[in-house]
Amino acid sequence: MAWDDKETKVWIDGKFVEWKDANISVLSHVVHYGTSVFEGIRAYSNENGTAVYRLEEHVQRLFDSAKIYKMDIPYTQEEIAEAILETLRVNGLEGCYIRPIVFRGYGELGVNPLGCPVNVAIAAWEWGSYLGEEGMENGVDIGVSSWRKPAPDTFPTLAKCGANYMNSQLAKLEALDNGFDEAIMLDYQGHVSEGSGENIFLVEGDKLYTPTMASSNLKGITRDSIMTIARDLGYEVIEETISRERLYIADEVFFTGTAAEVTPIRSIDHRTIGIGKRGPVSEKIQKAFFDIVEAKTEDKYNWLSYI
Ligand code: PPE
Repeated sequence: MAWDDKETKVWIDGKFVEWKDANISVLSHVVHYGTSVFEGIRAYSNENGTAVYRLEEHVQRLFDSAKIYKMDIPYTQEEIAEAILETLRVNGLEGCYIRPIVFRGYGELGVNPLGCPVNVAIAAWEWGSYLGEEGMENGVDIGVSSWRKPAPDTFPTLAKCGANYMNSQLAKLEALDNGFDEAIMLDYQGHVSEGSGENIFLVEGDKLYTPTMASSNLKGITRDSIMTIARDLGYEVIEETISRERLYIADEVFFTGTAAEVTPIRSIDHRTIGIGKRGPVSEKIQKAFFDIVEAKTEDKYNWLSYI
């Protein structure tokens, strides 16, 4: 994201400002203590126009995250949803990634956040495949991180909070240092949790498995979409506690996320998974997902909000 080649406008507290002017004070609460909650949303362009994917669910999760941290968003959910659509219209954006963020701004410093206002910003930009275009077809190489997800009584993972991503960054940095594309993290008990920015699914025969929400993971909206799509395709989908070694012997493993969409995994900790590239079930599910967002099939779950 180069700083000076952006011609798009950013929505801040109800007004559009130029990208280069979308700034805050270095003394804002968020800069010192990570006081933010945010969303990652994608919009897709297809023959019917440009549509935001699962807008209502993302806005709901933003408000849920803010509620956990007692940040009162000074807008309604409808106003934020409309501001997101307006950001795409104003900027003439088609397929893109949208980042609404709620943060504690400039006021009184100190851990107590209550003396700082709750600000809201919405930015959007083009963002291709999260783990590389090639990975979408051939799969990516991942490693289990030595950094674990926080225990449930430390950082609440149902809140998509900026500070949680310091933990994700440790895992991501370690993975890159070890030559992997991405990390998988275990929860505080050593069970499989999720990637640094994705949920995870295993394919065993004609069944799909994904960790329950008790494994310190984010309640992914793509995770929900994929469970729905897979069940519709006739697969049984089971949420359960998953041990690390099941990753190695699964037939297929894939990541899901807004940025990652459906990304197949071809190796974990230097062990080849299944056939060593995108497996047939991953491919079928990936195709069903893209068929919906590309309007090649009916949007039967009403997941698309056209701008
Ligand atoms: N787990 C984590 C930790 C996570 O950050 C994401 C999204 C998911 C699971 C998948 O959730 P969902 O997008 O609702 O299906 N990660 C966002 C941020 C990635 C980033 O690098 O920033 C995203 O995909 O937008």
